[in-house]
Amino acid sequence: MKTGIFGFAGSGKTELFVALAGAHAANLNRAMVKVIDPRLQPLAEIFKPKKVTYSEIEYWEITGAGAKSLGNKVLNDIRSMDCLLPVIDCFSGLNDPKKQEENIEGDLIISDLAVVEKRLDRIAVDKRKDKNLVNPKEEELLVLAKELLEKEVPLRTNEQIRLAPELKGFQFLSAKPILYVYNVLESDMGKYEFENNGDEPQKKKIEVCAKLERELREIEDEEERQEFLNDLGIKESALDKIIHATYELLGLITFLTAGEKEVRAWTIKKGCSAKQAAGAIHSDIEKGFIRAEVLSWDDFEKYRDFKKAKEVGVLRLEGKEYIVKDGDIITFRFNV
Ligand SMILES: Nc1nc2c(ncn2[C@@H]2O[C@H](COP(=O)(O)OP(=O)(O)OP(=O)(O)O)[C@@H](O)[C@H]2O)c(=O)[nH]1
Ligand SMILES: [Mg+2]
Repeated sequence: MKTGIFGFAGSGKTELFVALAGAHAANLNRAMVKVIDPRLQPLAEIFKPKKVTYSEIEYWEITGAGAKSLGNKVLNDIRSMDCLLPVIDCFSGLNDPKKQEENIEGDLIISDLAVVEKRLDRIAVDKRKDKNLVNPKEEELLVLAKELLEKEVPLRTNEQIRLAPELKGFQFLSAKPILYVYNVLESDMGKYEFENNGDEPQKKKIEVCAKLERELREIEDEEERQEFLNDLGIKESALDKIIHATYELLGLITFLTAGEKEVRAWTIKKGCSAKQAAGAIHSDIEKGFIRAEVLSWDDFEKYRDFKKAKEVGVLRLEGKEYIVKDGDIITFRFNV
């Protein structure tokens, strides 16, 4: 699951990437970033494990855009990403933020339209040769995609197109989930308040001061960090929000495993079965799956005691078809 940070020249991509990944990443273009999960700590207090392991998301910094256009290199590079994270310069005053967002949407749409038209031309040629060369479903979907793109509607807004297996291979840019990061001056923090429950569930916006987040990230001492935040009159870092929004856009959830060796968060796609979730840990556990012992996070919070949870019957046995929920604490029983 890859997330690509991009945006016009000087918009703050590097600042944001380093804020997310840490100073060591300054000269890298790819980094794994921990997903902070407050559910691990209470489990660790009970099990006192040797280690606590967080989930991670892969972030890429994609460079090479111009001042007003992304250009082919960037458009190519973001094609293999699962989630897009454009950074919008709201601090320099050089470039209207709304305009930047429109330009990015426009670049994604034009790029997709070129792909659609090229493919439709190819299909037309094939059809003249032999009707059987053409998948009518693919053609129908491409015609619909073309109509939308010509009206400047991004493909992510259309479920049928977004989820069509026939179109997966095209990796349409405007069909990818997208998180706009409005990068503001320290003194402008709070200027943008975005409602993220709007009509486009695949698109979110978030305000951040990348420069400040980077400085904040470099303060290791917890007390000092808090003081820095207090001085600025801010409650919390925005990085968690970015990471969680990315997670949500990617359609991911977390399940947990807990024992004396390790307490750990595991990332799976929403809708995974217990058997598939077992496969996230090890293919042998998936193959030899017998059952899953599941305690939901809410029930854990209620009892904070696995024995007690078992007695009252909330520690459940589930079969391989069970759909795993976010926060489930699972022990897998399996044959090897
Ligand atoms: N005041 C302020 N300056 C910022 C902020 N974010 C970035 N800058 C400054 O803007 C400049 C560009 O930031 P970068 O992170 O290097 O931007 P970039 O998108 O990586 O730039 P290129 O790689 O050159 O395209 C740097 O001098 C930053 O210090 C911010 O939130 N506030
Ligand atoms: Mg840079």
